[in-house]
Amino acid sequence: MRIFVAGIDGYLGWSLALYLGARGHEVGGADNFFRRQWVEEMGSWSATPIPPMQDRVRAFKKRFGRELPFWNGDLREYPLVEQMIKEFQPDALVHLGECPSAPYSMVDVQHAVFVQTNNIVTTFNLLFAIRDLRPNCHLVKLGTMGEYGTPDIDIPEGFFEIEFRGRRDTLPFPRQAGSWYHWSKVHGSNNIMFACRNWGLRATDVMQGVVFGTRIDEIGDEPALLSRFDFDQCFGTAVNRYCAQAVIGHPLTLFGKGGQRRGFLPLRDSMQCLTLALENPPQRPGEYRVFNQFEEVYDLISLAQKVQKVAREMELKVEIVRLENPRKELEEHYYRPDHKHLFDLGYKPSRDVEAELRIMLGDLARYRDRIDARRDVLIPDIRWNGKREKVRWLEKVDLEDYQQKVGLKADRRRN
Ligand code: USQ
Repeated sequence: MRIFVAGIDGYLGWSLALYLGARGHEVGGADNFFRRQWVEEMGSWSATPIPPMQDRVRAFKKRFGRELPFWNGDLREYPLVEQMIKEFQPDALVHLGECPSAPYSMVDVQHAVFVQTNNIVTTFNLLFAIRDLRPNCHLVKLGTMGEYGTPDIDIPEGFFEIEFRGRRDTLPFPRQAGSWYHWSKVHGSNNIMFACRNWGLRATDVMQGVVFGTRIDEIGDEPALLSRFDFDQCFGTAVNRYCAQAVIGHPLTLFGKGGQRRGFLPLRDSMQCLTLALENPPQRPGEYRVFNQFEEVYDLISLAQKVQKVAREMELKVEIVRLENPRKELEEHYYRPDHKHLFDLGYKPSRDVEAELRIMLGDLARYRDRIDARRDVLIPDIRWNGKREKVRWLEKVDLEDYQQKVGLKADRRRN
């Protein structure tokens, strides 16, 4: 297939290019290097040193023996989007060209407006260009599990059947996002759903959980193929931050009670799932599918505990601290989302979180100095109430009696 990756220089985009390249697909992509700039704005950098795009493209060609057509530009510019689609003629387009950070969107009005306009306008431009230039092209759009929030009932995949005043219908499941970023994804989902219904486009909206990992096998030992890896408060996700903290002996930062539950998945599972969606496109014009994409639901304490255990086995001294939570979110709650569609397509979860953590800690140990040089970015100061002030350290956590101590009652039922 001819697959275009919008946002090909990012954490998911670059790995996806390699994963698809290894499977023999023709891959092209676009980026304007916003991610590199945002992380710099946070005073940070990727723990893994990533080379400029020209070097990445050259290394891709050397590995797979094929060109990687690349467009350097901003997807908010419609003429560029038209040009890319005319020239590349994709069978499928994966939209990863959005700002993925909840805290970044909560900084102030400028950041909120930037994240929402960037994410909504880029999606619009891709939808219109697909309609006019390549109407059979399958759009795979990266949404987020965070669109649903944490309701006190089970979460279906996109739609649910409801009975109201004696009548039944199948409707979109209510969205209760928890940041301006997560709301930008809700708005994108609504626009795509309408574009499919109105113009007969085909799309898969991927509600992805929190991704962790330093690598996929396709990277091998080639430094120019390395994935980026962020650990700052905006672009580092929870488990990635824990691992970066562990290798420099910084305590693992648990926000609030730590009973928050989310769907998590390793980077390699994310690649497998996106590829399953791409290789099994919607069959009929107008079809809009929603996939919940995660390996398993975990709470943040259990994950911190796993990182601590694996780190100790590797003779790294690791403690866990509870920090004041800079976010407004439930810290103990029911959480039971479905994730059946991808399993039906053949998703084989890696399941071994500890093995993945061992790989991550091993990889990151090589870049210990780079993480240590930016250790200031590990404690967050972006708060959901709009203030910018480092959070307070509450207490060191002894996990043996921790759950009892803070009185966590979270429902631990699994799917
Ligand atoms: N958290 C900590 N300690 C940390 C960092 C985070 O306790 O050092 C907590 C947060 O308070 C939150 C949870 O971990 O309860 C997840 O936070 P996160 O920063 O790992 O993830 P989140 O902000 O939810 O966003 C990430 C990606 C986003 C994606 C989303 C999927 O950045 O692009 O959409 O995960 S989901 O969480 O399922 O919505």
